[in-house]
Amino acid sequence: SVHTRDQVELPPPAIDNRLTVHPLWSEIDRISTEQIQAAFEGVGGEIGWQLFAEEGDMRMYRREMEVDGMVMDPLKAMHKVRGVSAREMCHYFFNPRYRFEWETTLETMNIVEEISSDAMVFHQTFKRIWPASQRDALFWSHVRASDDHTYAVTNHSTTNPEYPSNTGACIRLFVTVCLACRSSYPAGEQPTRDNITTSIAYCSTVNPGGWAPAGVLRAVYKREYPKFLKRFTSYVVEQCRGKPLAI
Ligand code: 16C
Repeated sequence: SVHTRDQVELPPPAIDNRLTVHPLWSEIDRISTEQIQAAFEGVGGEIGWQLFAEEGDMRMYRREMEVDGMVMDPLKAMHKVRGVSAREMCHYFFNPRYRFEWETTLETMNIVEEISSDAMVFHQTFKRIWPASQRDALFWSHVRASDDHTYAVTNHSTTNPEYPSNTGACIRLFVTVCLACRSSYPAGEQPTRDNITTSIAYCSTVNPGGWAPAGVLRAVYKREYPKFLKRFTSYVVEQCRGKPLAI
């Protein structure tokens, strides 16, 4: 088949060999597996998850959690998007080329290491939330196919002596994020833009890494997470319009 530039860069259907020989591989594999499994576990009936945002097919839940007075509320969001595939969703989330087009909390983004076609290390600085200090993060990002028509991106904090924490103006935060997507279409039909639906589970836990006022922080994420998920999903729908479905 003819590969356009864009198709070649889509998340690969199997793990890239270059990743499996990298020193981070065992950690990346273990955490991704755990995160993907947890992402697809429902919130229904489980104690502690409280719904805090709902719009159309999107639902967002959180669990209030504080460690040493720092807010670390785990977040779990579900959404359904028509007309795009799980693979396309993950392509736009993983590939740094598109990041500034949908991510509104960023000040800077640097690629620290390109491990393979399906794994990278990023350093990002975020917009400052008054009155807290500015934050930065250093994390690996890995995209993989997990099941039939299922793709996921996992981001998790890491360290690198060339990017020491808490040396400049920024406080290092710690993040674990998983965007897990599963596509479905009517049995017996071929998948098309008109019949495909992708279910999304987005999980995030952010440890602010140092003091930040709890009230301000909770107000920020109540506003920013729904904004992110709506903006990101409509961005992907927009980007895919008129392009052949990549499944
Ligand atoms: O998953 C998302 N983005 C990925 C690609 O960038 C990646 C990023 C993860 C970092 C998430 C931490 C964001 C902290 C932002 C702090 C500054 C926000 C300023 C906004 C005000 C204009 O996985 C999408 C991430 C969507 C983030 C929503 C915001 C979450 C706020 C949580 C509070 C963090 C504590 C900050 C301490 C001051």
